[in-house]
Amino acid sequence: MNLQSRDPEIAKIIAAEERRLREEIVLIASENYASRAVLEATGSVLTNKYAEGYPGRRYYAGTENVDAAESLAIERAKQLFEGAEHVNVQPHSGSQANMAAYFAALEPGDRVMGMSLDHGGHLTHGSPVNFSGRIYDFVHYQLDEESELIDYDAVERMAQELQPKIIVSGYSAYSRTIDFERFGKIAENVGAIHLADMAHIAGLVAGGEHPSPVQHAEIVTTTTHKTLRGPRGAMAITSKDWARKYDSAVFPRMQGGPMEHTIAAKAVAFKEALSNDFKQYAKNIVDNASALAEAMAASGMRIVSGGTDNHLMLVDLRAMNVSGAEAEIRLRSVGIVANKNMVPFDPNPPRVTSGVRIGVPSITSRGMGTSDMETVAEMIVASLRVDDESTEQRNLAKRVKDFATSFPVPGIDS
Ligand code: DSN
Repeated sequence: MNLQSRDPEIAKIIAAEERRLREEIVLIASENYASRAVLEATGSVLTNKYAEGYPGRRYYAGTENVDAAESLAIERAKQLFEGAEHVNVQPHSGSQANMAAYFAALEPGDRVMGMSLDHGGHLTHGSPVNFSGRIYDFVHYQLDEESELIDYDAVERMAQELQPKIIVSGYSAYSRTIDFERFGKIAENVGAIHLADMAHIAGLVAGGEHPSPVQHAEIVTTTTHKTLRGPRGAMAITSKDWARKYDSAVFPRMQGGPMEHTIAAKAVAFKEALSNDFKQYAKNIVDNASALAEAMAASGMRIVSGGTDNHLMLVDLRAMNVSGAEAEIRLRSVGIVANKNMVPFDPNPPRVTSGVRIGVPSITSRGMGTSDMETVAEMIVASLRVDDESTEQRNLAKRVKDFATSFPVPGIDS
């Protein structure tokens, strides 16, 4: 029995979500559209199988098919990220991929250094409300106040002074190229492990648009659903020396049965990411982000650090006297989806914020190009300026919907 007949309520919700995805402009930097092939693998019978352990070393019988899928995912990930010595495709999420890295390398109370959340780090980089900040002794580096860039010399001084066991690089809201090589050297000089969390930029790394951390970090973690455009999930790449410790931190220490349907979908996404089309996609992301940032700046918006080298930008709204929370509402009311975000040294609390984070992976997947970015910027800026239900707002909403629906949504329309 298909979903529509078995459960019309859920079928209706899914149809509504498809409509939303078609009609809205999604600018959430961490979202994307998985292809139909990825969705098909995710929704396959592989969801039925228990397979605790790793290919060839399982605690269940009947695993030959999921062994084949998981081995393929590992092989393809190694091809995709040059120099990868060991790959684990089992972490269910980016948070769990990071948790396993800490479990592999640390004891409770050990010191770790990461970027603070309000400067672009992730919850799992030591936020006090997250397991990482509760279990480990996190110390945080910040961006340089003037340039709003990472000050690598300051990071090095801090590492020398505080002697962390792990230094975390990789961020959720940093729009500039990360010097992973420098992070690797800083970590090496203080005897720390370098953990590179490349979740946001993995697709750019795979497509050759951002330097790879793989040769410069003992452990690299990433989600698979952001710029990499796969299913919701994660993976880790480790050096040979960390392979066993990382694997046993994932299973049996942290997780039980791996989600083999998602792992098969990761394999499909890696195959897609190995194509020339994906390389072009990664380049288009960077070109679009840069064109959008320029168009926004030309309309008087302040872009944190003055621009972007990757897939996202942070817009500082303080001069407009609009909070990030209010901006999120104004954008959404015309069908533009973006999220409020702290800007460096933000005077506002996290639920309010002074900025909005804008990313282009989704609109680039829909086929929008640099020539469309002026239109997108115009719609963003106009909607940020409309603060009430008005004819202007209704006209803008219609414009957004007409524009959005003229581009197909991968996984639904193509
Ligand atoms: N929550 C994700 C983001 O939106 O950046 C990171 O995991």
